[in-house]
Amino acid sequence: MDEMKTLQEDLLKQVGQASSLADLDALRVSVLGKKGLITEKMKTLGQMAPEERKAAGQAFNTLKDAVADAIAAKKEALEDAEINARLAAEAVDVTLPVRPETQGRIHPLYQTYDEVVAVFGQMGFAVAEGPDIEDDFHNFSALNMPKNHPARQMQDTFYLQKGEENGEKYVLRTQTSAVQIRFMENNRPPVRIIVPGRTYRCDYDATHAPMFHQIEGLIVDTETNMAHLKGCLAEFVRTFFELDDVPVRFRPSFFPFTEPSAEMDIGCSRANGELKIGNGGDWLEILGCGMVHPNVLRACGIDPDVYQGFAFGIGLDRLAMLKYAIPDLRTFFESDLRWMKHYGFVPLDVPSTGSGLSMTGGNKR
Ligand code: 2NM
Repeated sequence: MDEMKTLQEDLLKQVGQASSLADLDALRVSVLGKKGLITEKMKTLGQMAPEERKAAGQAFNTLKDAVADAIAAKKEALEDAEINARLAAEAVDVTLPVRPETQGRIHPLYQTYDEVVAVFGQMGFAVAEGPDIEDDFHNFSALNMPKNHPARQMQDTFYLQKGEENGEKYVLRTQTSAVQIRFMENNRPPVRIIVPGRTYRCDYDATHAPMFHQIEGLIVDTETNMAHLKGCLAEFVRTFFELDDVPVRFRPSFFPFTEPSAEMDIGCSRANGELKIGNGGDWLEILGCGMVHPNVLRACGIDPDVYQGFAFGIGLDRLAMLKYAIPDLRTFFESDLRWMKHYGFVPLDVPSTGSGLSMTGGNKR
């Protein structure tokens, strides 16, 4: 019977060493299965003498039960270990913060600013900037508005009380053209710039704010002509409004700093009181433009007999109101978070002519 004891010890040891449910099951089959070790031993009982058979039968049964119990216990332990390992591997820390969502929004005005810069940037214009507080020369005289010129009164200028340059009061710039004067003073042609920025006039209603935004463009070169101006601005409105067909027309106008001067209209429709940009039989004024006046080039030290240029000015606020259907300009500056949530843009949707300007497209909101 010592043989039985050693066998039992050996089998229980094997059960203890099984490291997976598959190993354990293989062991079970090899010991207790139809052709298993113990099953085969049971089969030898038939050839034994009756007294011997009784004792051996008991011993085999004890061995069989012991091994079967050990296997069952080991199976339970292995299953527990397996589920604990899975629980540990798939654990979720519910105290971690949720994935951060962008909270801030880009103001529709600055969305428009970025879009206009993207369109002209793609055409090869560089961005130039300058001061909001200007002297009389850059804001008026250099732009062909000498003292007592009637155009100075057209502008509703804010004058600063303190500080004077050559006996002239400083002003809050009435247009960004002052920056173009500064650029031409400091850079030789060819010039190809756009100047986005804040401008100021003493005016306030649903379509005018005392501080508003402009983008002005300027090209100066030896061959620059009115056809370049028309092609450039027609291309701009098509790209900006994200529409294939935007008719344009030019009407004669007057600005002191350009000659000839024009206003550009774009096609639209006003069916059922709803304004829609595109080919619709009606017209909407969108910007002012013209060939730079020889006096302006001269004031910047550029010879108008060698160089000529075109310039244009666009109201950014109005452009934003048009593209994004915002009815009242004053709401732009109220800092109402509900308004920002409605009209604002997701910060990471950066406008580009390649991947799309606004994601929403013109007039699709
Ligand atoms: C406009 C319309 C027409 C303009 C002119 C110049 C400069 F500095 F080159 F003379 N800059 N911008 C211009 C011309 C602006 O705004 C409606």
